[in-house]
Amino acid sequence: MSRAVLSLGSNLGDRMAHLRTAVTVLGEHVLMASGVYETPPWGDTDQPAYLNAVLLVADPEAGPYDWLTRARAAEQAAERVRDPNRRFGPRTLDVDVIAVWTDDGEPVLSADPELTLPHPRAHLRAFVLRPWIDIQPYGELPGHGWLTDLLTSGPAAAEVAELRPRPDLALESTT
Ligand code: PH2
Ligand code: MG
Ligand code: MG
Repeated sequence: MSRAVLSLGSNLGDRMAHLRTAVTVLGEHVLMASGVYETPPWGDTDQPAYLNAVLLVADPEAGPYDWLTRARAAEQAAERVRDPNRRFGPRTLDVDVIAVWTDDGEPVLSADPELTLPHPRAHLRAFVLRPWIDIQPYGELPGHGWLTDLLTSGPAAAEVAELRPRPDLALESTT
């Protein structure tokens, strides 16, 4: 059994449709979907605004790499094209594995460059932490502490005010 937090982002084409594609591909494994946020581009700022959201997923059979495989399948379903020269550039759909827990609640740690766990930049990104706390108010980012603390005094705290909640847009989980 594993549980995971996945972050979704889109800034090309029909952004909301791409986020919904991720929920459809992940199907019955989606336990909770956060609110949807309009967010200024982070890292590579010369690109359109993103829609971001976070999913809590679980599967009795899945290991950490299964979440990576499913994340990539969702990106493929949204016809993502990767630009090798622009790592943080625009995309139809980005699905990142932020953190994974075993059945007994232990965080999975990994230094594999293919799947680093927890995600090495999650603590810097308000567009990950803010949607996440919607669905896990007592959530913790392994190695970095409570979401509440990260959002009020961590390196991402100053950016939280730049995110715009989009209550007019909602992702339905399938359960
Ligand atoms: N993803 C990136 C780069 N920058 N900015 C925002 N606001 N949201 C994202 O999902 C995002 C980004 C690369 O993964
Ligand atoms: Mg990403
Ligand atoms: Mg990614």
